[in-house]
Amino acid sequence: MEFPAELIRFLKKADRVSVLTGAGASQESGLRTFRDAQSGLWAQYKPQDLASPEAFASDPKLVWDWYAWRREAIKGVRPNPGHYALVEMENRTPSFTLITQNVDGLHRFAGSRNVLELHGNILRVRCADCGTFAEEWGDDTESVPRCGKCNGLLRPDVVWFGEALPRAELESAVVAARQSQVFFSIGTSGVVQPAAALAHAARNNGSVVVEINAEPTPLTPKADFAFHGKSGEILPELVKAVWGI
Ligand code: BV8
Ligand code: ZN
Repeated sequence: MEFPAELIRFLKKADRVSVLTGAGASQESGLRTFRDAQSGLWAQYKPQDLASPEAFASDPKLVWDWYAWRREAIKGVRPNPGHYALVEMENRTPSFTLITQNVDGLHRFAGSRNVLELHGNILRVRCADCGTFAEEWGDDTESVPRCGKCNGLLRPDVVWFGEALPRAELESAVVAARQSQVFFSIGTSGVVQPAAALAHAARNNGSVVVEINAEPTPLTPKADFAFHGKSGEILPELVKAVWGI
């Protein structure tokens, strides 16, 4: 793949680079994106209808089982070349921030260090009432496991629709987007707020905006560079073109 000399020059001399990733960055690891149809018994549900406090309140077992199924799916997957290319980019950029909407933990698993998980992490489980994290829980298939401290229901430590994002991570992400000289939007449809606003915050502060996504998104017309294809293929080629690795 050919990359514009201007982009290569920007990246070679950039001190501050920020990246936002979405489910597309994990797709080549074998994880479905949020917009993909669910498989098997989950086919009849839309993720938005399960990833919410209302869904958990009305049927905690259904929501708990959906996340248990997703946790199992994640145990079987590994980072893809796109995750590793982002580690290489971080190693060669003085100030690098990886902001992710993904809850699969694959960026850290690949070796990324400065990672902001805007939507939490599905492998962490906490009490819905007192917030205590649970390291292990009963595997009783009849009911949702309960907190060892207050007997509240356990839930995944992710941000559901309608829930506020973790303040510290969001504030750091906004600062990183605004201060970046180059801002990447990778594998995200740019629909979910407030994550989708980060690219515009970067652009409004003069960042060069680069989109890498399988298909055009609402950001595409506003990006300085847009590459449509698989991030697991494009990112390693971009890192090679800039740093020769
Ligand atoms: C909040 C964790 C307020 C859970 C997730 C109306 C208008 C605007 C906004 C709203 C609205 N109504 C409600 C809202 C707010 C809402 C929102 O944005 N809704 C959307 C649907 C319109 N946002 C919220 O509710 C947020 N909270 O606003 O709170 C508040 C404030 C204070 C106090 C109280 C409340 C919370 C949002 C977080 C929700 N949680 N995940 C879980 O995972 O179960 S979001 C979920 O969607 C995932 O995190 C996912 O990452 C994210 C976004 O989706 P994408 O990552 O973009 O994935 P998607 O499938 O969409 O796209 C993948 C892209 O990759 C595609 O374009 C595809 O082409 C591409 N692709 C595929 N394969 C590849 C690829 N690209 C490259 N290579 C490939 N191989
Ligand atoms: Zn508790």
